[in-house]
Order: sequence, then structure tokens, then C-alpha cells
Amino acid sequence: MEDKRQRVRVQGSWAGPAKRTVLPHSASRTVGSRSHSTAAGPGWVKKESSVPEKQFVFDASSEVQKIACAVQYIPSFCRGNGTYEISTGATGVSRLQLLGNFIEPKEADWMFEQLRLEIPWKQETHVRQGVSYLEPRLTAWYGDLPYSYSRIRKEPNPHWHPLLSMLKDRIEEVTGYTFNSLLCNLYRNGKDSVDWHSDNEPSLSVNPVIASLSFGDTRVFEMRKKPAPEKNGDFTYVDRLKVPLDHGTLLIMEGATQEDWQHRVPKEYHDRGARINLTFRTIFPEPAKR
Ligand SMILES: O=C(O)CCC(=O)C(=O)O
Repeated sequence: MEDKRQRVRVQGSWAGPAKRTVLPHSASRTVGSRSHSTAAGPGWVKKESSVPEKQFVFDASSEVQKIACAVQYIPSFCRGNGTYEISTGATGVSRLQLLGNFIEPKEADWMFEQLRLEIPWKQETHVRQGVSYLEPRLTAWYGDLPYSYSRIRKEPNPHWHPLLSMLKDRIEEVTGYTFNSLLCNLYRNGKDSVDWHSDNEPSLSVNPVIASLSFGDTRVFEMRKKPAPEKNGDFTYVDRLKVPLDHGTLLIMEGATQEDWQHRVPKEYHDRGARINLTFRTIFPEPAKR
């Protein structure tokens, strides 16, 4: 069993109407309990489910699968709503909150069109080992401070589009978190992507909360756990998750998620339509370099 993984497959059924409640973890949830997991099972645990129409009821007879290297799959349609503690470690709990239909489809349709046409999209150039290449997506930055990632610097842009300000307000109201910045991504088709990374730049400080809102075609948001130091960067047997993010879905990443996990949106084999992803964050001024 050395290289095998034991994983819990969450089983259950859909029942009754449930009230939508999303509160910041500090206000509403207990940290660290992994109630339906086995001692050996590193998989994610569904803590609580709250959906507009139906609620997922956990079935205690969940079976433990022994498989070499499985990928867990969290559906993001209404039935996937809930809070997922995806790992617990020395750095704390890594947690996802998923809210399908955060924006209703009709509203999401016109928002998508407005954002596609009115955001000042730009294709940045990466330089890696002396070779420059165009980022396989378009981006835009909003916030009073600059943002640097992968040696790209986004200049401050305090001119928030009214629709983006409205979405920020709506997310802040529902989650109880506040954000001062936004990185927008436009995936023009299935060939556009973002590679494995964590949102862990120093300007995001420790345990950043990232609120990620998606519009347009569904793309799979993949996550993989960072290997322990003794694995020397070998990701072969790390825990993995797939979260399909569809039109109007809000994903919140909290706790140690950026410290302990990486994420990406891979290219697709089959073509996809355009997708816009908005990642709201809080940026802090970086200490002056000496
Ligand atoms: O498009 C997404 O869902 C992810 C975007 C992302 O990883 C980022 O902006 O850091």
C-alpha cells in the first residue's frame, strides 16, 4: 500500500429545500474536524451543504476506495454547493466554498457580454530562461496597488468598471470578506489556460482569501497538493481535485489553500467557448526593498 491512496468517495442523496448561507469561516464553522474521513484517507471532506433547492445528505455508509492515484471531482452545479475542507496540516486547514448559480444564468449572460467587450483586456508576455512567449489568455488588473506575478507587473488601476464594483460588493456582502483588488482572466477558447501556480505572492500576505467568479463556458479548475519537502518536488502521488467552474459559479479559497495547494486551468482537448474568470483578492503594500 506504500504508494497507494485510500480515498473516501462521498455518497448520499438529494433532499429537501435548504437555505443558502455563506459566512466567513470565522463566523460560522468549526475548524479541523474531518468527520467522514478515515485516518489514512487524505481526501476532501464535504463539511456542509447548502443549496437553493436541494441539499446533499451525507450517507454514512461511504465506501473507502483503494486506488493508486485517484482524482476527486467536485461538481459545481447546484448540488455541489458547500464547504470542503480539502486538507489539514501544520499550516492549518485548506478550505473551498463552492456556490453554483451565485449569479443567475440570465444575469450572468449579459454580465459576460459586458465584461468581454468593456474590460481593457491585454495579452502579457512571459520571459522564461531567456525565451519570451505570450500568455495563453488575456488579463486585466484593478486595484490601487500594483500586482506582480511570474515577473509580470500589473500597474495600479483604480478605475473600476461599475459592473465589477457591483460584483465585488455582492461577493463581500454574501461572504463577509472584503477585497481591494481584482485580476480578470479571459480564456478565448479551449486552448487558453493558466499553468500550475499558487496565489502566494508576498503582496497577498499569509493565508489569502481568493474569491473566484466564473462566466461563460465551463472549464475545469484543477488542484494538486504540494508534496512534502522530502519528495523533492515530486507531484506523482499528491492529492488532486477537479472542480468544474460553470457560468455564474463562485469559488472561495480560504485558509492554507495557497500555502499547501497549487491550481491551474488546463487546455482542453475539445474546443471550448470563451470564459471569463474574476479573482478578487486583497493586496497589501510590499515592504520597501533594502
Ligand atoms: O481561471 C481560473 O479559474 C483561475 C485563475 C487563476 O488561477 C488566477 O487568476 O490566479
